[in-house]
Formats: sequence, structure tokens, C-alpha cells
Amino acid sequence: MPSDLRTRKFDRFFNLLDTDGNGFIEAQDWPRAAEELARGFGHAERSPRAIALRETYEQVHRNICSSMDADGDGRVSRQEFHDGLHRHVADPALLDRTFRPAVDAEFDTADTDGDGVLDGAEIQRVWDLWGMTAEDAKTAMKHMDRDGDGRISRDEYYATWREYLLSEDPDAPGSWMLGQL
Ligand SMILES: [Ca+2]
Ligand SMILES: [Ca+2]
Ligand SMILES: [Ca+2]
Ligand SMILES: [Ca+2]
Repeated sequence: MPSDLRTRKFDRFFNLLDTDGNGFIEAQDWPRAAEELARGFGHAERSPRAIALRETYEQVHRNICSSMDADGDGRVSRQEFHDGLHRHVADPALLDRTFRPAVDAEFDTADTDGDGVLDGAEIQRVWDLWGMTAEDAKTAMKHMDRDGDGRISRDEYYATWREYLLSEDPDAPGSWMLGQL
């Protein structure tokens, strides 16, 4: 039986990916998400970073469809997403294959000064674009910064994101990623 915590986490994740809120993750949800994220970080529409993000999202949509689109209609319903994610958390290597490219591309997009880490201001912009408060961003930052150097490395970012999906512990750092559950 899936836990309530996990169900809430998966729902929140689905809502982020279903950018037009029509109940399906479809090809058209991704360019919008890529464009918003790129614009939010000041990358021009045709800049190499914006193009790389969009292409990565398209690839990740194909990954998600090939692993979750059970009825083969080219889109992933909320139920398919939940069923698919349960298979992914049971097989973290599959989770990494499906989603890591997107998380890395988001990290690169958010790292506007290109120093290879996300500082507090860069993290706050990500959370702001996700529609969360500065307070949520500060809490998440505190939990994500495992080595306490005040910045989020690529591995800290990915580890937190992964833990968000994998952990059943509401107090685990990753569980804070999308705000208090
Ligand atoms: Ca949609
Ligand atoms: Ca489907
Ligand atoms: Ca940076
Ligand atoms: Ca750190």
C-alpha cells in the first residue's frame, strides 16, 4: 500500500509537470515549462541554454512515455504517473535514467553565473518560478546544503530531488523540496 506521504509527493510532482493542468503530462507541457524556466533565469529564447533545456525536456518526456504510458495514447495520466513512479522508486537506476537529465538541465539553467553551484539567490528564483514562497526556498536550501557551505552543488541538488521521491521520512531533507507536506 503506498503511503499517504508518497502519494502527496507524487501528486505535487505531477502538478508541476502538467503545466496546463489538464490532467495529463503531454508533449506540449514541456516547451512551456522550459520557456518559463529559461526566461525566469534571463536566458533568451534562442540561446544555447534555452535550446538545451527544451531538448532535454523533450527527451525526458519520451523517457516518461516509454516507461509510464500504459495505454499508449502518447500522454501520461495522473494514475499512469503514480503507477509509473512506484516502479521508478522501486528501481532507483531507472529513476536516474528517466529524470536525471531534466534535473541536471534545470541546475544548469538556474546556475546563471556558471560557477557550478547554486547560491541562495539562484535557489530562490527556482522556488519562485515553481510558485513557492521565499520562506519555502530558505527551508529547502537549509535542508539541501548537506555539507553546509552555503551553496548547493549539482550532487546535493540531485540527491535532494531523488530523496524527495524515494524517502518515506517526512523529515528527510528531500521531503522539504517542494515545501511542507
Ligand atoms: Ca497537461
Ligand atoms: Ca496514457
Ligand atoms: Ca551559481
Ligand atoms: Ca553545499
